[in-house]
Amino acid sequence: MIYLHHYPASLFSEKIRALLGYYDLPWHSVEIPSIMPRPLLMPLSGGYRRTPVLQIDANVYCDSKIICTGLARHVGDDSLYKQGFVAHRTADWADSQLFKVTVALNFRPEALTVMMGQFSAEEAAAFAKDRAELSGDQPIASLSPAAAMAYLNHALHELETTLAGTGSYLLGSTPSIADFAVFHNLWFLNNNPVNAPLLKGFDQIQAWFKRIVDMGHGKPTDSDGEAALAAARDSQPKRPDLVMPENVAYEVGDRVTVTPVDYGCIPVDGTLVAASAEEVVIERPLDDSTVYVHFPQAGFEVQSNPG
Ligand SMILES: N[C@@H](CCC(=O)N[C@@H](CS)C(=O)NCC(=O)O)C(=O)O
Repeated sequence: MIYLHHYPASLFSEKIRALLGYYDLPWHSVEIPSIMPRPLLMPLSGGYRRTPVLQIDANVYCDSKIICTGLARHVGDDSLYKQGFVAHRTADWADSQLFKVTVALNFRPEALTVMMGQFSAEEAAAFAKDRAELSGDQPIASLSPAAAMAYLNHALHELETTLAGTGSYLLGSTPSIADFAVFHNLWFLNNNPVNAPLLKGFDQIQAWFKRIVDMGHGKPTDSDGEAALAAARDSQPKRPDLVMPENVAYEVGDRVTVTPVDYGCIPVDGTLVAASAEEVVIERPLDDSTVYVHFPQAGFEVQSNPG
């Protein structure tokens, strides 16, 4: 069974919720706090602290990129990747560069005030402290609002023209992973009343956006962290059939750490069970059983950890 550890306002979670809708899958919804601590998730993720985390029984997927390919493998349908490099690279552009743009716009003072309006002063302070820890005390927004606005306008015009050509999805008549990666960024902007008007007047984008919203979120059932932990303990993790990349300084059986390179850089340690050019999987103890934790290779660093 699938468990998604997420919270409603999380944009990378919305990418996965939309994907669960596309595949029309049943899943268990585990709502986690929007800030640390997350004591019921850490035993599964090994300390990885970003959101979302997806669990399929005793296999735990950290980072939305590998969650997406993990789900494609789970359902046996890789049609979202049929354009290969172009689909992957467009999705990565959206998850990195477009994400920086949307963060800069949603965290500019006037937009932030609206978002923080839902929080008490204590909650707003706790959120700011948590995100400072996440970013290693770097500013959350790495672009000025003006630079972000210019970038967004350019991107929206390109997207509008592209969709006018395809008539339906970014890379053709059927969805690709690029659609989901661009979608969750625009969803984030659209959720902020100060920024939602930025998307107005782009008719092709609006129609495409609705097409993805209409896919729904699949068939979620409310669940909780205790149930997710019990499901992991009661299952055997499945080893994916991966081809070890060449020129790497580790092999199956090594003690390693896997660490994000950009933010939330907390090392997760375990025993390497499988790896490919795209994915790395480590085994970790969970009480008397074990889980396999999956990460993307790109954006993470695998290091030997003989201790
Ligand atoms: N590359 C990651 C980025 C995930 C990310 O930045 N998620 C945000 C929430 S949308 C986050 O982790 N925020 C801090 C937190 O939830 O602890 C992915 O694709 O999953």
